[in-house]
Amino acid sequence: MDQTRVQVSTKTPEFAAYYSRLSQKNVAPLWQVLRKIVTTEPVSPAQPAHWPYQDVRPLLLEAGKLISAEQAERRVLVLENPGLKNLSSITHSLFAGIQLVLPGEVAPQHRHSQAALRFILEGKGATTTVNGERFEMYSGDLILTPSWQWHDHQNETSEPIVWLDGLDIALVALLDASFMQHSNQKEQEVTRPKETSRTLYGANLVPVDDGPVSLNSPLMRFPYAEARAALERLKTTTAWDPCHGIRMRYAHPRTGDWVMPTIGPAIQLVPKNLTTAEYRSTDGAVFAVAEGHGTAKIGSETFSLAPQDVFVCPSWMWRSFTAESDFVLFTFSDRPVQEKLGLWREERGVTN
Ligand code: GTQ
Repeated sequence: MDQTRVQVSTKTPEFAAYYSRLSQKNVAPLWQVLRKIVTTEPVSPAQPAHWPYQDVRPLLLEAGKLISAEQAERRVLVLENPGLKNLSSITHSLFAGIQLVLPGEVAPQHRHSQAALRFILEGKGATTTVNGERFEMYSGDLILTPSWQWHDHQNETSEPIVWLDGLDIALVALLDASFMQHSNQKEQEVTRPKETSRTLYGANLVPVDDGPVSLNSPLMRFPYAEARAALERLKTTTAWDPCHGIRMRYAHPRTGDWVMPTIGPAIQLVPKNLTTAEYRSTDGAVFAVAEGHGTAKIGSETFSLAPQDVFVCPSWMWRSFTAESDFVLFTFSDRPVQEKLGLWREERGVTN
């Protein structure tokens, strides 16, 4: 194909003059950019990166001395991909940050079209209130804040709460679809009894006359203990995936689909001493270590990982994990979007 393309020298005064006339009319020659904009495979500007919790935690606690949760609105350190500097992005489509709410603080109510998920890194019993229901947060839990739902966070415990935020900020920005609203009421009214959503949807039962299906899971808190117990049973009763170990996604109880339309969370267990086969997929993925120690080889980088560390694997970059102990990774990506658009692909390398 390439050999048959006719080569024309475009570095002539005639072309230069032509291009400059084109530019004045807001048109441009595709042949100058085609290979760059339609690549033979994904070429992500994102880089593999690792944020050890032992580095991030003290910086976050410093922020806790400098600014209150209320002053900041959200006291968050943005995890900036080194290949996407100043874009507030960890992958090309997603935002990740580490949020701190200190004892006695409230992060005031707001809502936005961006969807959020929270994976709790530290703390027990602080709360986030989402659309009238208050959710307690414990290490390893996943809590959803779907698009346009009012949310505020409060810490009535005696210890800091720290979590990993994942939001679809860059994706929403690409689509120019960002809306945000503030409220003059710092905290929303709690209108549903504690655990209402789990009582309704957490037992593999759904109300027979439930209303219309939403793209967002009506189950919004996924306790770590339950996910962990499932992984443990799967470890001993099922065949391990050579690329993942055991990997499960969080599911919408009414549709079985991803829990939100734009951000897909999953959790995986790499059993002790397993080195996974190389794997890549088109969804750049953010990972947080829930439990255990191990290493991640991503492209040409190798990260040595401890609990609460966060790292990112860009789109279409080969990755493999080695578990020094049973190694549990929480992860999220834009895979639900790519699947719906017919764009998602994966490739499996050779088994070690
Ligand atoms: O908790 O609502 O990390 O609005 C970034 C934007 C968290 C939040 C972030 C947000 C939030």
